[in-house]
Amino acid sequence: SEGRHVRRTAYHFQPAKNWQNDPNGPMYYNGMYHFFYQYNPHGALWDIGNLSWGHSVSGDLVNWAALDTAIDPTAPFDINGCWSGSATILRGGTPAILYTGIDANKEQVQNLAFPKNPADPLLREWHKPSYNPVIPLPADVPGDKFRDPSTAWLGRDGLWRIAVSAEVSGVASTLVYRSADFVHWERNDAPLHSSRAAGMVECPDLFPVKAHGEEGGLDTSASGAGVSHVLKLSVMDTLQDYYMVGRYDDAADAFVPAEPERGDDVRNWRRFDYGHVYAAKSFFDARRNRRVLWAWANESDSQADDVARGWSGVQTVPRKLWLDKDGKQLRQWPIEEIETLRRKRVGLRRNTMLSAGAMNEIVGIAEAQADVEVAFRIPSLEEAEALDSNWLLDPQKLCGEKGASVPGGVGPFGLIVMASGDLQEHTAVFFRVFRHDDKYKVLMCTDLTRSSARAGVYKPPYGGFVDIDIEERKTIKLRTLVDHSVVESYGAEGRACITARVYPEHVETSNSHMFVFNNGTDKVKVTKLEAWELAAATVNVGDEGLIVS
Ligand code: DQQ
Repeated sequence: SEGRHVRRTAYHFQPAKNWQNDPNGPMYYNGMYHFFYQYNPHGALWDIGNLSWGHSVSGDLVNWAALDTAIDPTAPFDINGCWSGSATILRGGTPAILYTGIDANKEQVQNLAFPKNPADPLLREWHKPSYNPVIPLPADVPGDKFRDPSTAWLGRDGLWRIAVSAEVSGVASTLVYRSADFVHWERNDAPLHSSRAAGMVECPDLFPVKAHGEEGGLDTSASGAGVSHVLKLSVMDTLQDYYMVGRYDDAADAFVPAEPERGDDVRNWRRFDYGHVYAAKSFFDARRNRRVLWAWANESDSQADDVARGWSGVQTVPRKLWLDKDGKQLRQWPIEEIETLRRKRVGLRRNTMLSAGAMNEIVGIAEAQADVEVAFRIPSLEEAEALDSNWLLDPQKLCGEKGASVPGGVGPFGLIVMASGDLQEHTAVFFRVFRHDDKYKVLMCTDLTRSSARAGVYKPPYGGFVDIDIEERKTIKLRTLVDHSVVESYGAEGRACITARVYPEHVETSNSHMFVFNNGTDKVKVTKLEAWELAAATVNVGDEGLIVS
């Protein structure tokens, strides 16, 4: 039949078909949101030489119209692939794109592209000047390790800066280049960051955030009092994104970390998402005065499945991003426009007490496209399990050892989603509170063990510690977005996120069920629960997605 594929998402960004990976060059320009992405126009798999920049536009970051590819491998400086990069709004107000080209020698170089017609509201066509590359491969960098220019920011000296990933003499480095005219670039002697330990890093992003826990965003060039910076890097070795908050000094082009005890090895920095996302990129949304983050969530089934479906890869929902009052951790929340998709709403009786073994079904909405917000109150921490210090370093493994079906003291409690009628298939998102040295540690996990009955699906444990004082708060919230093959969760008001891909089999023939549950001996109270069925957004299916407002 012509129906939609059961794995296809209804409101996460996907091209109509084929492969997508990294978010590229997101920007707000002239009343319109633009989103570009790594795209293989010829098939459902990543193909080293065949990457183009897919391009979609939106009035609301929810509904998208697909345009033709913006940048394709056609010139000597990118003939073997147009890889990741970023957009910058220049001083005159027009945008520019910097991206990595794989040139005729199969070497990575940095190229510039401009809109052919800046007055075209859709910026359909992009021009690649023949003077490219603007940054050739440096002599001390291998040809396959020089890529992913960031959005540029202006220093107080009036010069533009960008960050570019490179391996320099075997050391993973985030290089800074400076330019007066955006065309001629000069490399700083000192990198912004380097690490011998982490292997190649990719997709650097350096951006300012308000220092005092305010949610409003800042233009990428903002600096001065009340401004902190975030350095985000993607580590090839673990295929994870990490970040560090710090102070960026534009005179020295240096980044001073707020948590130096985490060291240079990026793998010990904080994470945006403990699940299956990579290559995140943020932009400043001048329309709504916020910083918005995008990230790629790859498939977790087989390449044969991708080919059979004809597509692979989704983006997380765009997330508003800001710095917590603690000055160290970022908070993330789905952009509020997602709520325009909320339709039928159901709840649970206020103050429902969940005793050990409780499973209360949330009935009345079609569960495959849902948005659930739940608040749990923990009346007593008495029974919290003791936590050995060794576990502090490996929360993911701890989630694996103590999954949702392993009874505990305080928790596991949380949500069960995408469950078959017989519960043989289900995905659990939960919290578990431990006692450690007279303090309490909250673990958040997504347990995929039973998410699909199928063989050959990648189902690792996902999780991290939630950086809150549960003894003082006594309440912890969870919001989970379910979208067919995506379970995207936000714990403790955006302090910990876990995005997972799921492939339940039962959806081929029956509906899914959703529950709140408690599998700990201590009671947990649901003080609030609201669940909405979400309408499908118009994503890349034609021009109807275009809402210009
Ligand atoms: N993906 C791009 C590269 C980048 C990597 C190629 C990260 O530019 O380093 O598709 O996923």
